[in-house]
Amino acid sequence: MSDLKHETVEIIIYILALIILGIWLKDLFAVSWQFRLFYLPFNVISDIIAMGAGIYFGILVATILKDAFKRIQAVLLCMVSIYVATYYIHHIYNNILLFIVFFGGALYYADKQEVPSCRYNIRRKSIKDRPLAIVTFLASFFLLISLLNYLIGYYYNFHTFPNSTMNYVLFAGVFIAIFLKFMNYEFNQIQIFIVGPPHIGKTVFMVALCNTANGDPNIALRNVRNSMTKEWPERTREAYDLEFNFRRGRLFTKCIKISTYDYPGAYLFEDIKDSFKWLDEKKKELNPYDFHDLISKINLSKELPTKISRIDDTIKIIRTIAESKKLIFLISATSILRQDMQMVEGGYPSGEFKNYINIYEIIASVTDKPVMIVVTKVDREYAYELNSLSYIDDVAKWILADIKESENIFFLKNTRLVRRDKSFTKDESSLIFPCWVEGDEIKPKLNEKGEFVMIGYDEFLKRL
Ligand SMILES: Nc1nc2c(ncn2[C@@H]2O[C@H](COP(=O)(O)OP(=O)(O)OP(=O)(O)O)[C@@H](O)[C@H]2O)c(=O)[nH]1
Ligand SMILES: [Mg+2]
Repeated sequence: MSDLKHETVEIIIYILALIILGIWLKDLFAVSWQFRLFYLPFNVISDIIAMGAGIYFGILVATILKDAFKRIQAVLLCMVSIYVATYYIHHIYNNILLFIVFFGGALYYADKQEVPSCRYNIRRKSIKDRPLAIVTFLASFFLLISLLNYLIGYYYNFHTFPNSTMNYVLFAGVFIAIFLKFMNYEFNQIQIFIVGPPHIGKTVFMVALCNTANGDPNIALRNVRNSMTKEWPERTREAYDLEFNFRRGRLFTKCIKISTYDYPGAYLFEDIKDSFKWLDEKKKELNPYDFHDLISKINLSKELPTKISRIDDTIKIIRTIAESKKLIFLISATSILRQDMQMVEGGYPSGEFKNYINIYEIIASVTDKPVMIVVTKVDREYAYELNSLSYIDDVAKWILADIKESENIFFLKNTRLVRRDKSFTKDESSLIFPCWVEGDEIKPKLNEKGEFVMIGYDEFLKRL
């Protein structure tokens, strides 16, 4: 299940739970306060309830107004809470001034707090410092007091506990758990690793992804991106982290960080190849459960063979691959379509392409990670078609079909390891083909921010 589907299921469960709890809570409150165990005067109880309700709804309303990440959740909770609060409406009504003052105060307080954001490098406040923590505390406290009042009052009057005690305790637990979940600001990190030889478009790929997602990049990525308004990036000279944060989902928004460790493509044919050949041997020797298990059994900084020159980078690359959700295998449209350049008799690829496939096979077999194939530089092969940019979607479909019929892709599909990526064998959208429409070579199409238009990246982000 993709992350997005997973989130949808989670949200549906969440909504159902809130509805059931709302109904049940109203029942509990109805029976609970038949017992006046705490012997508080009626008007004091009214005061406390009006104040609590004021603070509670004030913060919820501020959340709805300000917090894009929790807006829909707050609306739902507000609806359930209003339903439950109708049971207490007379307390609020009798103390409407008190309610208004506390509502206004809480709204003002919560409005002054920093807006949660998806910006890169923002110091995140701990969850318990957020106004929503007060909502959670109030609701949980009120629930526990009501439950306690009911159980003790019942016992006091009938010298036994009610039959439904266990259910009530269980439900209270579930309720508090849901509230904690509600409060939690989710922030996911998706690590990817881009496998690609020099000049294939690894760095361009990350920039384009960031632009498409409207992401907030780290400094390294920002620098490359800024340089790209005029020209292509320089070749990558040393390895560094490229990361960006972006918001995913319109209703139930989440903040996601995409990160990769970008390296000069030459590493692929040197250190990465050597270290994975070595890891392959280790795998046979140590029989690990998975890749994480394998690298935890090895002291990389001591044991990596000495012929690997950039030990620190290599270790970081191995770790990045271990943490990655997917390996992104870049391949250029040219090497797919110009079969005469790449294939020898018998339909087996030759030269650089063959070399690349070999390395890719080693990495994929040692790590057992899902693989996504991305075809780059599509515009070079399809400059003419892409010139009719008004029909970009049609052109995209057409190119996709063309690429999928090519012999090299046929070869790739039948490669033992690529077949493992199920999405690849499913048709239609299984190939992603980012494309960069360059300067005057073909008509550049700019988006509203003045960035070049690229195709395929939206689809890629959805499937990540
Ligand atoms: N026409 C076209 N050219 C592209 C595209 N992507 C990359 N290029 C070209 O390929 C060159 C290399 O792209 P990079 O992203 O720097 O490649 P890389 O894989 O990071 O290369 P190294 O850092 O040297 O390993 C760019 O300078 C562009 O000239 C594309 O989608 N279309
Ligand atoms: Mg690069």
